[in-house]
Amino acid sequence: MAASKKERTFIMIKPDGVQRGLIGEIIKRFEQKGFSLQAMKFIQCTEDFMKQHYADLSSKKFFPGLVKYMSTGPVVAMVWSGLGVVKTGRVMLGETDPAASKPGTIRGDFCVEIGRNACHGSDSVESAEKEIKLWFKPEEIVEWTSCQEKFVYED
Ligand code: IDP
Ligand code: MG
Repeated sequence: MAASKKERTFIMIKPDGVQRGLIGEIIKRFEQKGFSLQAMKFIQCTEDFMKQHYADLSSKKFFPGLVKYMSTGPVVAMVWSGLGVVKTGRVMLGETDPAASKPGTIRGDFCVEIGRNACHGSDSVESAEKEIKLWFKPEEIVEWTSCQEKFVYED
């Protein structure tokens, strides 16, 4: 795939997704779609770290509960790459509120409440790059070419 077409996004399986045994299912969907995993870590973060991750939402009423909840258990943090992966990744996740998410999406298939929506995905290329920098050191990111690439992409 041409380097100019490549895009990266930050996807995280939240504590409820981990506890509910959805790690494999969520990874499977990105893998089977044809996107490539570039980095992954299983980690429990502090509330302060989650405050940085969700800094843009600091004025929201739900912010204190959100960052507290996100630090109550382990999460799976990942970098996925591919053509249009930021936007398509969001489509695969579904709407923020699971009740508004279509069947076939992760939140639509597995979640009920907004504060337990199983997964996070960057909402723009800019925020993806910011989140990847926050969560991963450059040496933790693996740039590799999947042997599937020539069958997933036209050229
Ligand atoms: P997103 O995860 O779909 O990008 P954001 O608006 O960035 O949604 O909000 C971040 C997270 O905060 C959501 O995934 C959800 O878990 C939580 N959240 C958003 N809005 C509400 C709310 O109104 N009440 C409780 N939690 C919320
Ligand atoms: Mg968001």
